Amino acid sequence: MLKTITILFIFIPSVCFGSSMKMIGEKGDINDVTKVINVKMFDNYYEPNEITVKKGETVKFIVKNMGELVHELNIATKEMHKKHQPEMAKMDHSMAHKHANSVLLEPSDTGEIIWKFSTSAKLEIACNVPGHYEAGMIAEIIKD
Ligand SMILES: [Cu+2]
Repeated sequence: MLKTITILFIFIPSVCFGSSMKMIGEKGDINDVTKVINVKMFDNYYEPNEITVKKGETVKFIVKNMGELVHELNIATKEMHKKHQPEMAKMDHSMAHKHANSVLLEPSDTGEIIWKFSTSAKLEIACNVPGHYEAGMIAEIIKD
């Protein structure tokens, strides 16, 4: 059993996104930030639920969990979110994800993501805590 857990610890980070990570953009540099977007997370939706960015732009997201549940803000494609959800269901929140494109927050916590939208991939912000995506916890990212 202990062995299984150890294997999970090693594999979850790479299994989650692997090579598809590059197609969604990259971790941004704080010195390149040209736009700051405040996102509030409620049970179970985002405010705003639509975000406009330019290709190549580095955006700093300041994320606050206003809800009573744990929520995630994860920038990815729809396909990646779908893949990520079973992994989230298996996971204990204490071993929160440490990916540059996501932040998992306890109620009333605040976090940040700095992301460079270097590709034209169609992305959405979503919460992959079990049931939340289905409940509509998605914010559309529009590239203009
Ligand atoms: Cu959520």
